[in-house]
Formats: sequence, structure tokens, C-alpha cells
Amino acid sequence: MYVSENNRDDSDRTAFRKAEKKYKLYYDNNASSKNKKKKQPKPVDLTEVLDFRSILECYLRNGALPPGVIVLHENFTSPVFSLQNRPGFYFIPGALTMEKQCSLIRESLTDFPQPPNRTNHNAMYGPIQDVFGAAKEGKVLVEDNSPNSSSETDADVDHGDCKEWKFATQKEVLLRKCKSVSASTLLRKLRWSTLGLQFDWSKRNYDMSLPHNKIPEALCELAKQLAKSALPAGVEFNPEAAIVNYFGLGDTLGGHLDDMEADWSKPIVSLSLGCKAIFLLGGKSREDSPLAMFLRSGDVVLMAGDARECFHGVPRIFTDEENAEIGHLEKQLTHEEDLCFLQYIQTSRININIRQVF
Ligand SMILES: O=C(O)CCC(=O)C(=O)O
Repeated sequence: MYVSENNRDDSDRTAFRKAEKKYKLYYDNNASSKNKKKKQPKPVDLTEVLDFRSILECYLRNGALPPGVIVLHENFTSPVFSLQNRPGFYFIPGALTMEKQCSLIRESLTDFPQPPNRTNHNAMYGPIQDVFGAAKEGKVLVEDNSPNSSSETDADVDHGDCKEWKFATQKEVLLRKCKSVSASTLLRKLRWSTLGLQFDWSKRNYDMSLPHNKIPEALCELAKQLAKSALPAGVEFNPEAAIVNYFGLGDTLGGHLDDMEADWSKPIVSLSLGCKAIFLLGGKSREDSPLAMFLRSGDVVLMAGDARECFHGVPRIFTDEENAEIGHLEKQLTHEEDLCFLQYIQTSRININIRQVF
């Protein structure tokens, strides 16, 4: 969305924007002359970032909790924490087993971005099959200029009168004069995919006319189980849509509200995978100072009721070895066929957020 300079100045002054700037990745131009070639991230003060893993460790050791943090109940692998001044917000540190994290990472890169699920690449290239596999094989996506290329495909529905795009080998690309983009570039630039009911970002609503598959059963079941903490006994959560966000170095998710679903008493179930991130949970106005907290691989956040009206965003992910905190994934993804997943996740974060729409 276009933001005029005046508006931008205004929004820069909100408490939420200030916090985003505080935690965002900036590079140090004044790094020592020795390191001039390698850009150094500017140091950031993390002392005010809530760390639910430390809170959990302390709680398990001696039952102590910091002011404002409440333990709800303990029917998962980890207790469910909530915050006194943010009703409807729940944090379950380390809720996903290592095996579950690995299988969700694999699915997020292979199955979830497959048509009819849409991704950010649809607008430009139409539906693309198996970007991850094509990247592994060093393939290239090329514009198909052949006279036989179908004119009645989904691709045309998605992006007007553009040609169809298909994967080809590097050798084939050299023989043809056509526009091309490598599958590894597409994978690096994969920003989101949508499961279940498809979200239309340009209209900011769910487009029921778009073809879609149901959310995979295992993910559905997981979300239903996790959602129980945020619902009165006997009330069911019915997962109908999910957004998978992919973050690379320097990527952020600006402060926003998730307000396109009909029933806000139902939670958004949000799963974190891969590199550690900072999550900002604000209030109902951008002027409210947000709370910053770490999100690590395996953490689960639920936002229901009042918390559905709170601005939130992700101003930072940590991709460096020391701060990414994905050692457990590195130990798990050791089989040869897993190395490509490991390579991706070592510098990336994936978030899967699951919603009931109606
Ligand atoms: O990446 C996250 O943890 C948050 C994602 C989110 O807020 C969203 O997709 O609406």
C-alpha cells in the first residue's frame, strides 16, 4: 500500500513503529576497518525482550513467575502461559516436538506451496509446481513461448495475458531465448503460501471462488488440540485457512491486525519453525507500546478474543549461528535427503498460522 511521506512521518512516531525500528536489522557502517568487507549487524538491546523459555525453566525449577505472567494449565508438553494485561494471548514454549518441527518444515517447503495453494509468486508466474524440488535440481523457470502453450490455463486466469511458465534445465534455457528465473531465486523469494480457503491479499479477504484443498488432516488435528487452551470446554476450533510465512535474512512482518475472520473468539494458532525471531504484541492502537518476546522453533502462540484486536508483527529474525537457536534441528536433519531442508532453515524462519474463517 502506498504511504505518503507525511503519513510515514506520522506512523514513524507511533509506539509500535518505534519498537519495530528498535529491533529491526540494521548494519553498522562504522564497523572496524578489519571487518569492512563483511557487513556487521548493529548491536541491539535485547534486555526488554520477554523470554518464555527462561520463564518456563524458572517456573519448572521453583514455581516462580515474573510479574504479569500467568500459568494457565499444563496439559501439553509445556505449560500454557498468558499475560495479565493481554487477555486472549497465550504462549506455549516448545509445544512442538522435534519430529513435528522437522515434518512441518519439510511440508512447508514441498507440499504447502503446491497449486491450488497460492503463493506470492502466483501474481507474476501463475501456479508453479514444486519450486523446492526444482531448486534442488538446479532448474530454471522459463516463459513458454511455444505456439502450443495453452491459453486456457490457470496461469492465464491468475495473471492476465502473460505466457505460461515452466521449469527447464539450464541447458534447455541456453538453447531458447526467453525470460527466465532460477528456481533457487524463487525459493529464496518465497514469502507466503496459503492453505485451505485462499486469501486474496489485494482485496484483503477470503476469495471463496478460488480452487482450494482442505488443510491437511494432521495440521488440522494439531491446530484443534492447541486451540483448546484458548477456548471454553466443549467449544471446537474448525481450521479452514492457514497462511505460511517464509522469512529470510532481514525480512520482517510489519505491525498489523488479523481481522478478516468472522468470529474473533476463535484463536489464530501460530506455529514457529526455524530461526529465532522477535514478536511484537501491541495493543488496540499503534500508539500502545508493544511487548517484545522471543519466538523459537517449536513455540506456539494463540491469539483469541481481545488479543485478536491487538497489533502484532515480526521486526527481526536471527539467522546467525549464535542466535538462531536451531541446534536441535541441525542434530535431527542429518539424513542425506534432509540436508536441503537443513540448508534452507539454517538461515530462515517459517510461521504457519491457522484460522477458522466463519
Ligand atoms: O510470523 C509470526 O509469528 C506472525 C505471523 C502473523 O502475524 C500473520 O501472518 O498474521
